[in-house]
Amino acid sequence: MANQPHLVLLTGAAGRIGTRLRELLPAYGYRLRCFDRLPVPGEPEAITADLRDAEALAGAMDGVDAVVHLAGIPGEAPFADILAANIDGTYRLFDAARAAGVRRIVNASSNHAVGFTERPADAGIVPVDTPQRPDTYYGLSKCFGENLASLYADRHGIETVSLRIGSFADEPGGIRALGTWLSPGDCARLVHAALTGPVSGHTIVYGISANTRAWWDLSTARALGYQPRDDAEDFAEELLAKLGELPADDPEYRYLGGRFTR
Ligand code: 15L
Repeated sequence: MANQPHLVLLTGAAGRIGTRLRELLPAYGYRLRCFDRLPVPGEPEAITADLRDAEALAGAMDGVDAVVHLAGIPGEAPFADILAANIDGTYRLFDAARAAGVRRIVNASSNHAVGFTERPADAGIVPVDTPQRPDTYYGLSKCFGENLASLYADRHGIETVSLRIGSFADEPGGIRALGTWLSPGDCARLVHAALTGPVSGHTIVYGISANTRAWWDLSTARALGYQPRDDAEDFAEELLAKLGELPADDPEYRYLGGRFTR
């Protein structure tokens, strides 16, 4: 693909999603440069540093066409920690990318940016233009990342895509995940689409597999070229037999953010 970035900086490369993307993305033709606070084993190009190490970050951007930004605390934490890692860290990442002339940033947001949104009474699909409604400081930091991506698209002309990731795992881990699951293979397909698809300004997409009981609208993801292949329904019978249906007033069901709203 002519428009496909060659060298991609992957932040959070040692994390749960980063580890699987390191296995799966090279098959799409990318060369990955990994960045993480923790050592990233077995990677020829890996930088072990904090996002707030300006020199390391500037060096990491050298020659980079696009960034996939996964680094940060992946759940709720004290505000000071979220502020340092997710808010300040994300700002520094975006600004270093701007200074280096990076063309596109794929930003890992989360369903928790809209977590206090009530699920529709008919359990229908939630539209892609659902306004932000964070359920935690973590969700708030994801709202910040989305707004930063919007600002850097409008002010600096960087193509930005925020992925409101559902529940990333090898297999759906509970009843809620029957609607929110994102398989590793589909995650790689989504990131590839976000790196190569047509983007104008900032685009928000939901990140889930082709789940029969999907909670979110995938139209903006599909417009980028995302074609999910997996479906949590394959695990439904087994999960329902083990766990049973959740009562409708359980926060796991009532709000998009599930247990994060407790
Ligand atoms: C997330 O954003 C978290 O990082 C992950 O641990 C899960 O809790 C996921 O959301 C989810 O909502 O299932």
